[in-house]
Amino acid sequence: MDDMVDSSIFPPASSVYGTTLREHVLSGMQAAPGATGQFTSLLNHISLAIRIISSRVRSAGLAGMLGYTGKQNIQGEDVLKLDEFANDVLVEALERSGHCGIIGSEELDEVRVPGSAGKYVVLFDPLDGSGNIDTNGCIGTIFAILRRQPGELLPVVDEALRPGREIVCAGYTIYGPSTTFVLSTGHGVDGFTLDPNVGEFFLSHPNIRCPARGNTYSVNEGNYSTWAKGVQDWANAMRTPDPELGSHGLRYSGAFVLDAHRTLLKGGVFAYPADAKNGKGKLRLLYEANPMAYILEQAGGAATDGINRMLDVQPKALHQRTSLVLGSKDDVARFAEFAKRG
Ligand code: AMP
Ligand code: P6P
Repeated sequence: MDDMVDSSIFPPASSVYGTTLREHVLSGMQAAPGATGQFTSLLNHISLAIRIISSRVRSAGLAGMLGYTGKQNIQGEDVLKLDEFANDVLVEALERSGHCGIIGSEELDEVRVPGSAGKYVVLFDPLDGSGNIDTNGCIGTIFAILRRQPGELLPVVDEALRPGREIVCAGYTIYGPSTTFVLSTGHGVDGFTLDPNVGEFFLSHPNIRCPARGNTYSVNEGNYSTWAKGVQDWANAMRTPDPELGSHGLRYSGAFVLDAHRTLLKGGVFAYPADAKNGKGKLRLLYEANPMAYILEQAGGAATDGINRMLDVQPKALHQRTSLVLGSKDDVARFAEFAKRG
């Protein structure tokens, strides 16, 4: 692939500044046989939307953007002003790209069909972890891109109800001390950090790989009493020092996007199992679990519903929830050993 990539767009060894997201995406287009540029344009529109959201998140407290809208979404959750803003920005960016034919969002009851009839499906959670906003905690955006099915006209929503293995691109951002954008287009995983003074994302985490094992587990232990026995046994094992890695650390922020990001970089395991309140798990399959599962697999990690590969699950509804375990291959496999006990 190297000889197909125009090396002039990559910085020379003595470069004054690093590789931008725009350059990185352009090199991906040049390496994609027959690419027309539609995918690249779509990604550039998503990148702009993320920069707009990042800017507003950072000034939310000052811009009167904190607090509730007074509305509830289909999940029955209070919609925060920032949730609605992030959703509106992403929807507009996708419509203006002209290359998105189906939009699925946590904040939209049904799929939306832009007039442009573009060839891509984009599914997203515009602002994950928004419960952390009023305490200035980390939040983020999660998205997945699939190609629309050519040929017969399906009921529109069915074009979104495809297993995660059909994803062609997934990414997420974290609006934290810095705004980071983690992206995979099927050739590994790369992380970019926004320089807000320049308005550009720069490559900061090239070729992210998830360690085979880690000593951190991330789960809401408050749900312990309502878990299946096998999951309780797993949690007890996590509280027991590992002969090789020593004791485990429990890290849980309440924002999936941050807990998954830490697990991707440091290794270990994140789990949101089914519990008494969430009989089928809490996280949404199409726009939270699947995009993150795709990224973890692209980085050499794994993701399951506790036992089965997440990307093979056949969705049945747009806002379907799922149990989710993701992270280091060995640690995800260990969870499954316990979960299979029932
Ligand atoms: P396009 O003709 O631009 O819609 O691209 C066709 C396919 O080529 C996309 O669905 C991707 O799988 C791949 N592709 C195109 N551009 C890029 C890019 N910038 N980075 C990675 N893959 C790309
Ligand atoms: P709990 C945030 O609302 C969210 O959907 C995820 O980002 C997060 O992992 C989870 O819920 C936290 O849920 O039940 O542990 O508070």
